[in-house]
Amino acid sequence: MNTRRDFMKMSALAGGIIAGQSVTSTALAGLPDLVSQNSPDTQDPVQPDGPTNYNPVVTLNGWTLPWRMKDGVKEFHLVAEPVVRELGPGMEANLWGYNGQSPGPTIEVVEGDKVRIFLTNRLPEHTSMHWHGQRLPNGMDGVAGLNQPAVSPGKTFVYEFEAKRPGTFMYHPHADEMTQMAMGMMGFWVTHPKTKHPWINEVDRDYCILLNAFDIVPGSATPKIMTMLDFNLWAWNSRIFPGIAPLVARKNDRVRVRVGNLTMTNHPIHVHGIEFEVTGTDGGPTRPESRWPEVTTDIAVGQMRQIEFIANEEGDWAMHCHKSHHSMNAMGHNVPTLIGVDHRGITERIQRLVPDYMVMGERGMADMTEMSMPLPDNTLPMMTGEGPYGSVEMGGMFSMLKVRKDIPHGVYTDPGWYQNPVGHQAFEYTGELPEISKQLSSGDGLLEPKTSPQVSQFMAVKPNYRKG
Ligand SMILES: [Cu+2]
Repeated sequence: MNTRRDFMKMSALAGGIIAGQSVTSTALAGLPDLVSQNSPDTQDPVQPDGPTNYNPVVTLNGWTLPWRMKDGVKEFHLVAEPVVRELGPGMEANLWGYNGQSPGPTIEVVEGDKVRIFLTNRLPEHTSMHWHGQRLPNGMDGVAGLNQPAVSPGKTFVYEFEAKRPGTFMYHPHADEMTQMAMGMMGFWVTHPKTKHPWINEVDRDYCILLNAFDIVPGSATPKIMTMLDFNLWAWNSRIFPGIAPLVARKNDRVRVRVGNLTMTNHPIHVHGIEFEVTGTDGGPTRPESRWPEVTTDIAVGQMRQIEFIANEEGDWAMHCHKSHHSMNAMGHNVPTLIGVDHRGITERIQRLVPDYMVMGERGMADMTEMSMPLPDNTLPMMTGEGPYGSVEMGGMFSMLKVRKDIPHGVYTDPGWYQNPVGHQAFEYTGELPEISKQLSSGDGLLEPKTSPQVSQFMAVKPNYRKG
């Protein structure tokens, strides 16, 4: 059997993939070819090519790593290396990743598969690979120093194990983990059941989203690696809205979304328009009698969750992290609240000294989307994304579930904006208005408080203060 031909067949199926250095790597004692991907667009799924049929997963703004079969073992080649990732239109980041991208490609196998992964290190420091959630021999678990020596720059290590249980998994380094994960080193792993599993549904669409976060100062391109909590870019698969592809479904499709969290905080993932059930966790499929309907599920650090629903309502439904700061792009947190502060007069005087000076926030922050505030190069506005009716005023961990009745099976391209049927959309009331609404709609009196503030007096006293 010509393994190289099989391998190239899989490469072609993955679409848009560039094979690099194929001659040299093939010469290296049976190392699989390096397959790289430099596009941030969602790539077509890789169809199964073995005895077990399954509906392959789609990684939003990502891709699935082709493999080659060698003596009954599925072989993959991951290369840890610096990459440039477009986080969204107009913003690129200097990250570390695998095979040209952060996150790395999704690895997709079948329960019982014998798997061999070659990990080549092209980073300036050592690394290792941990197969988060897998049942495997202890020496394959990838904790540098504990289970194996770290993989030095230029070296290749081999991991071999059987994909023992079906489910959703992740991979990430377990060597200088803080740096390497802050730089974007992570990926998804899906193991499909070998035979019909009583707790695992067959689905029409199966999406993968890896939650990750970066702290990149506006105008720069390399993440700050020492940040613990105050990240400014909240991403799905290293993409931020409006750069995140929509999840597309045909009406009445059963949809599964697999979400893994490799950030340093929890994310309540919320889907509009439908109810879902959590059908799987880190430990595998949940028992059907343990499931209940939800519209938001919280995903803690290091966890994976599979949610499932029937996409039985047409439309463009928002899907996002419900921490409102996580559905925004780079923002400073040391900004005072200016709601109700009247700047008229002061602004003009300051502009005589600083011509570009602007005031925002006195009517809330939505002005951000309308003012053409000059931004540093290589960043995205805090609130952005044009919808069919104006700015969506979102960023970060935000996308859409787009349900249409006429999308063919296996098609994942964005169908465009939903056309609401007549009579099924909120509309402006044009009848008689009460006095207060007239004032607001003409813009007068917007900043005056409608009630007088209560004035209180306090005396501040220092600790241990004694009179006299
Ligand atoms: Cu979040």
